[in-house]
Amino acid sequence: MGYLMSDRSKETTAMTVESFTVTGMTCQHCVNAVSEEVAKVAGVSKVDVDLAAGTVTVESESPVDRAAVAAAVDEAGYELVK
Ligand SMILES: [Cu+2]
Repeated sequence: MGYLMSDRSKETTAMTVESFTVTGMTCQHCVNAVSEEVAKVAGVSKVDVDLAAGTVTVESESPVDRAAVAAAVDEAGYELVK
């Protein structure tokens, strides 16, 4: 033991934040469905859906694969706008 854990707050991990526009979301159920599917995309650490704006903001450890996000949104039943 006696092993000092690294302080995460001091790590310089660059996070990538990207916003996508999604059509078809009309209520909190839609928001939850999209959030759940997009959260499963590899590397995604946080998903934020803005229902009023129709945007999905994805935070990831490395640039996220747009095609994977599009597939996840499609899986949820909505469409990622180009
Ligand atoms: Cu809905």
